[in-house]
Amino acid sequence: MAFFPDVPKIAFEGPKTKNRLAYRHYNASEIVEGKTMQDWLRFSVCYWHTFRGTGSDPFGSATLQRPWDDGSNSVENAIKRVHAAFEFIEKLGAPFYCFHDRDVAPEGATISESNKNLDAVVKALAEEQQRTGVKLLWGTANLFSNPRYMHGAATTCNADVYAFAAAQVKKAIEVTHQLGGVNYVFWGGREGYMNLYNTNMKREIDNLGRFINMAADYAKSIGFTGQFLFEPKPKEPTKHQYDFDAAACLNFLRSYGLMDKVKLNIETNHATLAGHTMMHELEYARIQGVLGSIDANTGDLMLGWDTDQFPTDIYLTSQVMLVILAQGGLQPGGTNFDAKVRRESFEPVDLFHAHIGGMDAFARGLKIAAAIRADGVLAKFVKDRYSSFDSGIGAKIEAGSVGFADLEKYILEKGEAAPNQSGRQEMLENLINDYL
Ligand code: XLS
Ligand code: NI
Ligand code: NI
Repeated sequence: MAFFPDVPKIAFEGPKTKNRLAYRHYNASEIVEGKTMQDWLRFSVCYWHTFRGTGSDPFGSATLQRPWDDGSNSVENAIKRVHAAFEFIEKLGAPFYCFHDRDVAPEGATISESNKNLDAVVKALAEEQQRTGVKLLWGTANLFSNPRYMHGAATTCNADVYAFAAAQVKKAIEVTHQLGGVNYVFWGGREGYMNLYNTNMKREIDNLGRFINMAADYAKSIGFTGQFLFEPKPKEPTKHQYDFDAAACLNFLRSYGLMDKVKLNIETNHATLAGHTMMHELEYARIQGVLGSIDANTGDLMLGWDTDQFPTDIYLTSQVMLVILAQGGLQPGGTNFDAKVRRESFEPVDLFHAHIGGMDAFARGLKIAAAIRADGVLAKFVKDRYSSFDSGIGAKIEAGSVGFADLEKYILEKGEAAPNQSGRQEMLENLINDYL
């Protein structure tokens, strides 16, 4: 059965095409810096926004037309949705998808019933993966929607809820493993607080550390070798989330002995909510050796919440790709569109326009970043800027062979530091524009 009868398989037609249902820049097999675009970008469709989003907001109800979905909570409906999803992903030509346990299968009255529902849908997912060749980039557990998680899951004050969350994550890791998932994500939506008067922060963060270590132990015990990823976000739904940004996550990972077990999944709109640019978060994660994967989206400059819009800004995607190229790729991570169409874009075809735009924006970003790197002007500028550390006193500082007394002696002899050189910010901003 065709769920998108009017949409053919999306093809690469080049920048001059007039066809809006075609790629202008994303050419999966095109080689950039020695790898195909498909391998650099590793695009993934997210199940929650794309197949569970309804268009409702705090002020209005559902708007999105999803003719394959009868709106019920039945397993049958969930399986029909799987077929619509895989037709979409296949026509788009994205190699991966991602899901939360509760996106794909309905929650039952007990955890056993939920697990049974999940098993039934996972069977359909496995069949569709097999049929289409689409793979699972990551699975995760929804530990935030059900009211039991009102105080958090791994940071709850209720030990039974903690146990429930552990059982849910155990099952989610199992099905991710079963489906050949190459990563497993932890986004701690309610792992934070609304108010410090009622919160034992130390106990909550220690318990979170125990939880992630138990998850890693369990994954190892069942032979799951996928990569664990934390997804930083500063707030929403909590006032303060413990995984605030990449730096806060790093401190957590180091404190709880998780550095070799977990990397980061960086999301654009979360970076900006934390007061950082996406490039900052990516670069910080990269230099610390924990850049694992990205959730590609964008916020709205005028709105202060997680609007999860599709990324179309070429500056943004070029900056992202500069960091990803510098790292040599994201594998086994990828580029997951954690993004949703606006509620006014209610037709199924809008899902195609949204993803095509995001994929083309990233493909352009990849080509632009590769051109910047090939010219080498930017890299040379940065290298030269720090050249005082390549020899003389700078080299001694970086080698750790001098102390304060040596540095004082050095500068007493010189009397004054060598003159500074211009940072040339404006010139470099103009330079970047040459490649766009
Ligand atoms: C919410 C998060 C969420 C994670 C997966 O803001 O982005 O969608 O990616 O739990
Ligand atoms: Ni988000
Ligand atoms: Ni996300």
